[in-house]
Amino acid sequence: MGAPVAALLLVQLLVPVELEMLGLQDQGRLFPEPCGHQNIYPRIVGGKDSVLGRWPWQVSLRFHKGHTCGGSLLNRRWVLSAAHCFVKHGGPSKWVVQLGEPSSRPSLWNLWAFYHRYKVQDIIMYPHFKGSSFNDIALLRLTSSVTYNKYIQPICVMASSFEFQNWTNCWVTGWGHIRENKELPPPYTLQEVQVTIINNSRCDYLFQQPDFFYRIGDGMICAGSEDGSHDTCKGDSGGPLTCEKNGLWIQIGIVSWGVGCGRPNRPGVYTNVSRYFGWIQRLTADSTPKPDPFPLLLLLPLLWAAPLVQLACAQLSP
Ligand code: 4AZ
Repeated sequence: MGAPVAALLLVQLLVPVELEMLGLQDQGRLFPEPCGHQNIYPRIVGGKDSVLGRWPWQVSLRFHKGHTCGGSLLNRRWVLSAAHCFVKHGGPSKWVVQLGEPSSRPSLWNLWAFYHRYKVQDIIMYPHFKGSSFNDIALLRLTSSVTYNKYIQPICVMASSFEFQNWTNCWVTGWGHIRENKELPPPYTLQEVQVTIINNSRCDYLFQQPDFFYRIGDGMICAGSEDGSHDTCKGDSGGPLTCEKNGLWIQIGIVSWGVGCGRPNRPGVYTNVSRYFGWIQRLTADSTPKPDPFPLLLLLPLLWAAPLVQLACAQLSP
């Protein structure tokens, strides 16, 4: 093989690798990527250990190396969570996203867990989030593209969740407390609990029993059980409330707030994801990361040199 051909082959080989590394080929769009597929069929309060792969979109958001909030994977670049998780906790460089791992505190020898951690490039809180429980939604843009496998898959979101009112095949997942003031014990396995969606007027009514003055806003959705036996708790915030529809899993809520955990007449309150569908779609469509110019700059001399090498070799050949 002649030197010019070899030089050109080298360039052809290296450029796609570099572009792939920079994520320029993978737009990682929310739609029409496949989402919501549960590949594995089988405390949160009243929950049980989940099986690895049952909730492949579940994310552990880690601040200073420890689990702080839940989240969900929307596509290769974007994670959905609750805005209140980021109020006191610095910039994106302080956060790491852990995927496809059942434990919130994997051992130091668990290379799988460390291999499936991703850095955060941007934290985008909903513009009208005022630090209270309204508009409690945030998007995290990752610095690199997530590799999907059996245990790492994105969840679907929909423009309307009206049909899910009073739906019972809905689940919440997280590594939060298993009762008020009771942490999840070792080995810190992801918990799952089945909940019923409680419509807003019923939820409003429940919260007033016997007296509580807080309106459940349009951007919120309630879920749990009226007796308090199925609920989320501290540390579950940001995690997904998902419902199954015709074999596909749809995220309809984000764990947001509550009055204690597992109390009667105080169901968990979630951000109503469908209310923010347009915002999510707009942001996640722009999923190209800011490319790091350094590797591309290294390639430029190579690109520039290839024709010169070709020319020199043509002149040298008899
Ligand atoms: C929390 O502090 C929290 N019972 C999350 C959910 C609920 C209560 C508190 C709902 O993150």
